[in-house]
Amino acid sequence: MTHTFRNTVFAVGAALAAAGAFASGTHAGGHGHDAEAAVGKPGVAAKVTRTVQVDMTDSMRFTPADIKVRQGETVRFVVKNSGVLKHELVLGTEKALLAHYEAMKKNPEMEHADPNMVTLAAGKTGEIVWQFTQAGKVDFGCLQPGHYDAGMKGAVLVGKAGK
Ligand SMILES: [Cu+2]
Repeated sequence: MTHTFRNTVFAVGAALAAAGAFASGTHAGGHGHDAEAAVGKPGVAAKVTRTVQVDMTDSMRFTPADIKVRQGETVRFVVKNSGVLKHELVLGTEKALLAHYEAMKKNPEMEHADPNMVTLAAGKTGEIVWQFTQAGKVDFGCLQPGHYDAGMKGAVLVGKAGK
């Protein structure tokens, strides 16, 4: 058990380190095509061009679950937890979400907070301000244990700039 726990801590530490690296905007390596760059970066509130309201419920759904934005846009997600359970909205690649979800299952009490996510108690509303820098699909999900498996996920489709 100790071994498993240590692995979990390691995985979570690595995830947080990666998040920290892209939160800073200029990360040391400067390689431009990693997963973090593909999903975008934390946005600046003054540059918000679109506000999207997202509702989360105990039926394990986001409404809406499909969101369309344009490349370059800075979006303010106003996220409401209409349920009784704790829920969260985490933006990322599907791979990153799954890795984080597995870590959360092993350690449900794990506290996590990064610019790409908002975790909300029942009845609360919170925000994510995020800039979508590349065209394509950015996934999102609720990583509370059991929720992602139950279908609590969605996607932001980012259209090419100027189209
Ligand atoms: Cu949830």
